[in-house]
Amino acid sequence: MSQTPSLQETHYNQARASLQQALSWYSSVRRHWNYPPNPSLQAAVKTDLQNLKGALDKLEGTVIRIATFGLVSRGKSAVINALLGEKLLQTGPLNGVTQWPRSVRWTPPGGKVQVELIDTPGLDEIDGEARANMAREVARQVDLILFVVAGDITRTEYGALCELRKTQKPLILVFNKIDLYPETDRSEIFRQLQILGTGSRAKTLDDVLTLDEIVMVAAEPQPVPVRVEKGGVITLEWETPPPQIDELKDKLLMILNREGRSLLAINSLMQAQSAELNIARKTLSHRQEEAENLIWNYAKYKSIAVAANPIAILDLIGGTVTDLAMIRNLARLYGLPITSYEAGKLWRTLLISTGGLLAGEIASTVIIGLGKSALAFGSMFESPGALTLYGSTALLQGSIAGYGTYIIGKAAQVYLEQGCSWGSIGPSTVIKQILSGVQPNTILYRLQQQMPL
Ligand SMILES: Nc1nc2c(ncn2[C@@H]2O[C@H](COP(=O)(O)OP(=O)(O)O)[C@@H](O)[C@H]2O)c(=O)[nH]1
Ligand SMILES: [Mg+2]
Repeated sequence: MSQTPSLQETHYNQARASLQQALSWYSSVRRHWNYPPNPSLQAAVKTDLQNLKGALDKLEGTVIRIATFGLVSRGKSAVINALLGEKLLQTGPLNGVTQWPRSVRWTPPGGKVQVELIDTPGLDEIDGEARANMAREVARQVDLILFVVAGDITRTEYGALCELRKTQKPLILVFNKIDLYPETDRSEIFRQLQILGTGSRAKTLDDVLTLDEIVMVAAEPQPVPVRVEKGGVITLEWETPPPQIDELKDKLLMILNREGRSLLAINSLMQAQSAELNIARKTLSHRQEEAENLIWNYAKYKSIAVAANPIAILDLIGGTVTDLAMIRNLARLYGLPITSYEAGKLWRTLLISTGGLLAGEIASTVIIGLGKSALAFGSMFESPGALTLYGSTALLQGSIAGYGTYIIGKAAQVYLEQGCSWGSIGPSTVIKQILSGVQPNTILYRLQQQMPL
């Protein structure tokens, strides 16, 4: 289906706006996001931040990247030379002529975009993991893939083709060296692929390739003997025919003009998305221990404050303030800008969802707290026994309050880690899961041990 230029522009502008927003967000939260400074996290996300910036640069540079893939000696380098119209890249019958991905600039005739043609080593030229990484990395960065084959298609090639298809990038199967296989046509190649695909997990061949995506070329045809007649004498001379590349060139130009800018938009957004995902993932794992400590410290602080505070009503106000401060600091730790309004909303949600548990916490704060005020007053005149009683009640009340804060902290942590959403499960399920994983006795005991009373 053809796209109008204005739709391309819309895609392009949307992508640009979204990338600019992401970048300014990251630079503005950098201060919070690095609070407290965590050098190993900073180092870990450095390349992701660069990739994010790179995504915008890529979009604004309007350079489309096209890479060749294929087994050794199928003519990957030759195809690029033929598109360029000059032999910039070395080609040859031996393995390993192209050692590393190399790129050359190409300005397609009449095209509005610049193209970077990327040549890669044969998929069978470098070994195992390095190959997989190279292929994945190059495929991730490019906007369009040229998969070069020549002659019979092997099982390895079929596998690589399916693998590359998973990148969701547009792909053209370039059947090279048609000068050597003049009888091969597109439907013959299609049939070969169908046979290779039999029993494979791909549902139909259509999922892998359509007839439309196969192009026949002869990038660097071999010299052929030509009969030359000179003055009645017939001699054989070797002549190198010109490359047959127009079909591929036309197809590329059509794609570039029709959807070049949309391709750029989609791919830079994909690059940005994966960078942002990495940043979030790394931030969370680096901050996990710090988050746990932060929650624990607030729980401890609250138990001590509640236990030591002789006026009941301050327990309640003080408790809320502690929880809110904890939520805001957790958010800050994760680099998520959260306003006090949002923190309050989250705290209320948690309060409602923890239902019985926190209602119990508050009830105990009020009831035991009232008792505590009376005891504190009474203890000025009464026996030392009352002081002991006061001490143990306060300890219990304090640790219950701390326990509530701990649960709220854990739930807030889940909420923040999921990017400020509960996902599909909702706050009460999260809290139930946390409660089933946390032993109240242990926490209460631990909190009581921390109290200097
Ligand atoms: N007959 C014929 N040979 C070709 C063609 N294209 C490339 N070759 C030859 O195939 C060999 C491998 O080419 P090269 O581009 O180095 O392959 P690469 O390893 O895939 O980059 C070279 O000797 C080329 O001359 C073609 O269209 N026809
Ligand atoms: Mg090569």
